[in-house]
Amino acid sequence: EPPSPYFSSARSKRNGKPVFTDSMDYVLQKKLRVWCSASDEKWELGQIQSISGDDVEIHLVNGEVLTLPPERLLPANPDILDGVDDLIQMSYLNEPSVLYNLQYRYSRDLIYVRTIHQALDCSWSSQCLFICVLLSLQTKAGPVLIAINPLKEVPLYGKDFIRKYRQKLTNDPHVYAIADIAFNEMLRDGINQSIIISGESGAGKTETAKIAMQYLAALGGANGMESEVLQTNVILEALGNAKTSRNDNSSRFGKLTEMHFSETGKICGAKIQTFLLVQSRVVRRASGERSYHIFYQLCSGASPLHRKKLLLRDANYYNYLKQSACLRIDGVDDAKRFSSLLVLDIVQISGENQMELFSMLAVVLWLGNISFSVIDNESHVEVDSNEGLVNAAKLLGCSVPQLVIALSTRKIQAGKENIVQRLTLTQAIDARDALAKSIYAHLFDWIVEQINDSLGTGRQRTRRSISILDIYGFESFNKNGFEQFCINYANERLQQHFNRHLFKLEQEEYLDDGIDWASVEFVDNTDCLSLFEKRPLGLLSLLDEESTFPKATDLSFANKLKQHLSGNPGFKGEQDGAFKICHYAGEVSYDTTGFLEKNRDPLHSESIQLLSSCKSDLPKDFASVMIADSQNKSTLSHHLFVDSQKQSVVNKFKAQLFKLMQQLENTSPHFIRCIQPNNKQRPRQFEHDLVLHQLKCCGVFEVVRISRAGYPTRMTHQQFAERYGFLLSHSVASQNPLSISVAVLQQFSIPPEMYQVGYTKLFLRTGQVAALENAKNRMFHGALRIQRNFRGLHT
Ligand code: AOV
Ligand code: MG
Repeated sequence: EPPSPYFSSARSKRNGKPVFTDSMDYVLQKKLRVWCSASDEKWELGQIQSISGDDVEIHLVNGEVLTLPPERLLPANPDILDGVDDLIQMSYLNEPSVLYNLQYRYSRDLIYVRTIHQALDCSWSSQCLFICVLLSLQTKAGPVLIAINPLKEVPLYGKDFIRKYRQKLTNDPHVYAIADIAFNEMLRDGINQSIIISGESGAGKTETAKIAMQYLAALGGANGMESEVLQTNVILEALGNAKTSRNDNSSRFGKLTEMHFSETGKICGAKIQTFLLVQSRVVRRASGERSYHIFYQLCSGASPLHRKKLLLRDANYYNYLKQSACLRIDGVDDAKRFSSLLVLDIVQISGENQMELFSMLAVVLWLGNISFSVIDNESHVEVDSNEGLVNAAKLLGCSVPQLVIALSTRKIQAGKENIVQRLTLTQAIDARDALAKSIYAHLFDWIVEQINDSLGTGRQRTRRSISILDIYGFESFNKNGFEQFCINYANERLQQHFNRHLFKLEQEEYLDDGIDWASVEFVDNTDCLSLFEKRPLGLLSLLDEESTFPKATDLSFANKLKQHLSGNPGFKGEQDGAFKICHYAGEVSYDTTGFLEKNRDPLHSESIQLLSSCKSDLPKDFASVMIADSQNKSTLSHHLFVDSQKQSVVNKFKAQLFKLMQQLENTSPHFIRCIQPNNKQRPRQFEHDLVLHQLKCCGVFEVVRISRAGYPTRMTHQQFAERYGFLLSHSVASQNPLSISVAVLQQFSIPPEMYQVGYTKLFLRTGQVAALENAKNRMFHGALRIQRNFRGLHT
């Protein structure tokens, strides 16, 4: 077996920095398998044939022969390690080796890989139970699961698989295994757990979240609550997911699903929290993309009775839908999907409420068909009296003139008098779109509230919950706007949480206990986060400040950023109001067009008044929520409906994210990193560069390094001495726990690189405790045998 370079190099330092080089000498000497790069782009597998001077002759797998200098080679793992399910087992952890491993597995539908060997061996005998509990409580980071999106059905799920994982009949990495660990830890330790799923857009987060929920639902199934929880996914995906250029079912909101369990592990309630739904998609988006699924489902699946009541037409009749020239998704039957929305019944949304939901959706669609005509040379408008206007008013439960006033005029206070002013064409279109977006966003929140009411029974604040986090993934398109800005900011926050738990906390513990530890470096994104959050000169603050100036424009905002942030290495001001941010997952260029408007999220007082005077219940509810929101924000102002009082969108979002992070910090985290194998949403295509980029961004190499160099098992000297002290064959001069512990380690010839002695604790590498436990068991059984024999002699 080749030497593992990590155990020895973990502590070697060069210029105070750790060195993690795979030693080539051994490989050259033994003429082993190597990765060769003749060009810079590609690595190929080969076997060393001969070496003369600086020339190494290699036979490639495809029969070709290459002669290269050693610098162009990297050691490859022996073929016995092909496709290992735990990256920590690999002898060499270079990029081509890891990629090869993932691809090897991926091509066999083995889409999951672990990156930390679990410290606990489940096959231990019951005598080890005590130590299992002890150890696991002290093991900080659990395994990190890598999930590569298969982009096709894979035979890895369902009842039989669930049973196998529940009964520990398999050790293959799986989402089920992660969920199982979380579930067990929750019941055993009484600590809330979280499963945090991250990855780029389209990498498989939402599917993975559902797979985890499916497992937990199967374990905790009791009274139908479990299927209710699962069905909420169908509803929220219909309302909150849409086709983008990267994912046909892209989540446009973030979601934390908290599942609560009873003492016996049965689901007793759930709660869903959502984060910033992308609203602009309702009225506008890039061509080739769609608005939210539910619109198309409703248009093609509603019954004739519904159609009549809702005055519905086909999707291509509505401006908001046909505007991006994409009405269908390949392989998706919207009408059929609509019928699956019958689950609205399961989560106890009444028929009446369902009808209200659908009619609000129809209102949004009809609003988009309202048009305006310019009536003077200052471009003031009047509303065209068309079908859109009439139908929207009818469904809202207001009069046509009321709607006309809301969409085409604005009251302005001049001295003591109110003057009514006509809007310009742009203003009127904005007012109409703002109303449509706002109705949709409130509808979404309302549905979430309904669902939570239905799931709430039996939900108490226990310490037995598992929260599953699924947000929109990091995005980088050709053109990126306010939405990507918010989405990528959220991903930075999440990345920070990951770093904190896997790198910072772990390494701090080593340093605190004074052990010799060369820190594993990781890409820290603290700088990027502070570029966003710093006050007063961070991206968010500057955006908020500019949003309060009535005269500000997107360009003046862009200039302001340039003026204040140009010295920041993570920021680059560009031409035409664009700017670049250097994210943990790559550089993204943002176009400031629309930033101010979207951040202000203006809904005029006229529109709020309109909603509150409607005959239907929902618009009235929405209006009261809006009024309450603006009152919460500012009690100083006497004018209820002044736009500037409203909390800005980024401000609200930031607060939501902080709250989320706080919640997650109170849980024991389990991480799943989803990987997108290609950019075409096609199965069986594994693009090396793309995968490598994601592995690097999300710190997979560092995770393996830290766990390999690290000491997953920790025990205080006291605990260790108590457990193993009696194994000592000779007495120790000093009876303090530290001396006993060291004597035990020496007696069992545990190699010095396999442990470290800290001030308070002993830190052990994987596998060492198992060796000691074996010795202990042997001794224990030996003693039993002697005892038995002894008793035998006397009876
Ligand atoms: P995302 O949640 O990470 O993107 P999804 O979970 O929506 O990505 O996955 C995208 C698509 O990949 C799904 O619609 C499935 O077709 C396929 N897929 C993902 N995981 C699996 C799996 N385990 N088995 C089979 N197919 C899968 V975004 O929400 O865009 O960030 O904002
Ligand atoms: Mg998603």
